[in-house]
Amino acid sequence: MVAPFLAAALTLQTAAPLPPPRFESGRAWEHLRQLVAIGPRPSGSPAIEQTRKYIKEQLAAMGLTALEQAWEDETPIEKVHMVNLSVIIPGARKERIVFAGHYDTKLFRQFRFVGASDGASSAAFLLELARILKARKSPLTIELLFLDGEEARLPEWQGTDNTYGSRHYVEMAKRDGSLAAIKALILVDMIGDRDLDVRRDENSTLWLTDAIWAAAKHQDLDDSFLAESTRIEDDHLPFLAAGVPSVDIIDLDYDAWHTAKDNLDAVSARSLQIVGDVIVGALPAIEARLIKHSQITLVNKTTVRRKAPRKDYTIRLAHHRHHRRGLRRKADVVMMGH
Ligand code: 1BN
Ligand code: ZN
Repeated sequence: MVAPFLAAALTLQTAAPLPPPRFESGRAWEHLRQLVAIGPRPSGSPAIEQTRKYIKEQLAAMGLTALEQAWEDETPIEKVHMVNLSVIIPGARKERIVFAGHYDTKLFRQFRFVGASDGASSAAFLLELARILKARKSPLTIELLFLDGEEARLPEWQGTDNTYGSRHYVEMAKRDGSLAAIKALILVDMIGDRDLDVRRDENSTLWLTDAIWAAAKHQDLDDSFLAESTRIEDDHLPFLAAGVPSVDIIDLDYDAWHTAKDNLDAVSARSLQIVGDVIVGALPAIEARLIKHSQITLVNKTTVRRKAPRKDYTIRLAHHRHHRRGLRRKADVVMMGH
């Protein structure tokens, strides 16, 4: 017979929430390998259709369903069939954090471009992130967004001949009213470089960049997440233009960029692990900041009674009301001073 205290201990143990599993770069690496094995994967090609099949099957095996957002886009050369893939992992609140990356590869006719870092690393990373975030109880909903059409169709990155997927996604989200629930975008791109050097992007939102770089420093990974800054145009720009706090984690210091050398020899599982550890490490601080700010918004509007307002805001509101009515009292001023 099991002693009563032991039975109680066993019950307690089984009732405790499981910690989320660790980001396993071995799994991300296997996804990257499979994607590279498909070959060049430009938008509109049979190979990118095969890539979608792989992504959807891998998600389905985790118990996740990918929704397809399909459209035909006009490029300077031709009309191209494009598809974004989106996965929702519900959290305690409907407001969401979007993790995004592109899965298309740039079209090159002169050589075989398989985009091990530029195209495969981001998609592989999101697949492994999906696995661990599904096993986590998150305060906010998580969306994983696999973007099509990041790459320019013409050789040069110019005008609107790029970021087709992110522009389309933001346009549709504005139209259907779902954009307002997106509280942050974390974009990954070209994170496979075996000599990982991620620089701060000056286009990205400062507090999000700071949260991620703080997590890197905390884990002694600041030799990969450098203090230097650069300015990047990428899939985060349409989100930023729509008012969504956004950050791009990208290593453009990559000799193999847009060459036939962007293959398995140029990338490493270690780099995927670094980015995984940094992002997963930064997530609680990002969530805490978003939750704090969403409460402030709700209380200031004074329309929502579901949540107890934070004490200092109750005081501020009380003060505000008195002030408006010309009833400002000394006690209010004292309470305001913290
Ligand atoms: C990233 C990967 N990008 C294209 N492939 C975007 C980019 C284009 C970044 C030009 C810098 C310069
Ligand atoms: Zn590229």
